[in-house]
Amino acid sequence: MVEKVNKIWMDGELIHWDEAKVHILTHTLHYGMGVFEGIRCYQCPDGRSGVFRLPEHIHRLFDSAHIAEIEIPFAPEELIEACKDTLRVNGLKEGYIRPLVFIGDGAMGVHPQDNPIRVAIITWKWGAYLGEEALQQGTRVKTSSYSRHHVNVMMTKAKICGNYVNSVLAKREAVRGGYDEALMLDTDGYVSEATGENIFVVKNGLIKTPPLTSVLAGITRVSVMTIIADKGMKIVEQRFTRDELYTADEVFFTGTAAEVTPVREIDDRKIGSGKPGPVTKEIQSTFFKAAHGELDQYQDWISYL
Ligand code: PPE
Repeated sequence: MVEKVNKIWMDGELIHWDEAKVHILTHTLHYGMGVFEGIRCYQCPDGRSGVFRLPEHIHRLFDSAHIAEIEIPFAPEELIEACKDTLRVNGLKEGYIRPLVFIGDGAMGVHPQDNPIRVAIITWKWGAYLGEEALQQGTRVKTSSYSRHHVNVMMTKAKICGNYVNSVLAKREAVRGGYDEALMLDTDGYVSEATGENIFVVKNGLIKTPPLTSVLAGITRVSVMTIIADKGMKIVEQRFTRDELYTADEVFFTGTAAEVTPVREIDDRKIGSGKPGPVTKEIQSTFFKAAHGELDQYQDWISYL
């Protein structure tokens, strides 16, 4: 359960957590047409709090809204400040930030024209997405019976609320089967991503991640690709099949919530040694240092409060 904090930013104002309510005719609640973001703020060793790639997340929110033809009634700079204000007012040194843009109440039906576009920013404490043990030991994954969206069925580059019905179905199925996470294939059968994470595979020193077809353009994904390239390791964006994962040396997930999580098993097959491998560990460690503002090289990724 989400631990309640004091305030939520809604439509330009900081209001009390308990007052952040909407009408039952809120359009997005019925049809899923809304866009959102997920951002993390970390407390740095010097005591300051830094938000990881905040402008990039807010710009992706505006890109999602543009794809969905939703006009956000605020400027990106206003939402960037609002994210910081919401953390500050709640005294959160570390936490997760969830900006949500939704269509308010008014008309019903799939062609709402004059309904208000509303924006909320919620902050809360969120620990390891797949559990602390998964970060250390790796997670267990099952290929889903659900495919990732076909690129002409849903706009997969947009973080649209309704897109996540697919994730909820897949995750539920995986957890019910005793696994931690679902691996999703695209409609051609190639590896796409997990329900809320991008995927990377390591074999003989070469690192691969699926290209940006049906997958979300993850901000952690691009950050990790930069880290890999800066270390002089080889990274390519290439389609691959699930059996390539089975025989990989290492597999890991990336995401704001999931950070860098090693995968130790897929479809009941051990990956590599069955423990997080050296490449994953090195990337994970560098990612965490960068996110905590500990590396000069990646200072421009951090927006301090
Ligand atoms: N793919 C999907 C489908 C996805 O939802 C996320 C983020 C990613 C990839 C990674 O993107 P990025 O966070 O920019 O590196 N998933 C968000 C929502 C998780 C949730 O359960 O809610 C997140 O990690 O914040």
